[in-house]
Amino acid sequence: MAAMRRKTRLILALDVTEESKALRLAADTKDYVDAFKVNYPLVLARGMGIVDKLAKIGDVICDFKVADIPNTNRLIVDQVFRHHAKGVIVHGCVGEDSVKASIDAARGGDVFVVAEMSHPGAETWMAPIGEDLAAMAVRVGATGIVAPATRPDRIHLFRAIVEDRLILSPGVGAQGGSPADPIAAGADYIIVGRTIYDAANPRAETEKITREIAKAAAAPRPR
Ligand code: BMP
Repeated sequence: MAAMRRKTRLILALDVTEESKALRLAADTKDYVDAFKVNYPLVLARGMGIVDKLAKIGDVICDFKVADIPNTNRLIVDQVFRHHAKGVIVHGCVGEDSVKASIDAARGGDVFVVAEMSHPGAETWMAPIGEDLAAMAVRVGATGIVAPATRPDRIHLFRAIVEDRLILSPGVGAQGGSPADPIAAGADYIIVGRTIYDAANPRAETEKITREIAKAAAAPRPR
């Protein structure tokens, strides 16, 4: 479990569609990020070959929010790890059996379950079941969960549920969350996309964010 390295605690969301831009961003920022998160925009534009290429630069998490019946989840997750990803993100709301099938197919790779999303719409349907999803992720042996940087108070709550499992937290920067708050609330990693890949100097932006993470991580955690 937990194949991903944990050094800077920053994950770069590579939601660009040009291969050259994705590879340049990865090379420029690799010293400051623990993993690259690849989502549909990049893979639909460039194919799964981009995952193999990025995996030569650093660890890759495929954020495919896999949400299907167990057999289809298994087939999708198998493809993810054939392309040298270190981890995959799956949805929990489709059921424990579907998450279990993903974990089996990952064969020791990291599987993260979405507990609650960062956008305002998640408050309607996801937030009410977020704690149950987090508890299920622990029960089935997932590596960790995804929880919103836009609502650090929720991360605090999720930390108590998932104990030593990992919490990845998106929603920093463009969505309004800060790098420090989710870390102070108990997140292991923050996920940042636009604030880095749209910056004039992505490497400098990445370095700045890692400094904020380190400062927050050094402060005592609230209980
Ligand atoms: P940005 O920093 O540009 O807002 O990107 C955030 C990334 O994290 C996107 O890839 C998005 O799909 C993902 N994400 C999110 O924003 N909120 C969630 O709850 C779960 C996500 O995977």
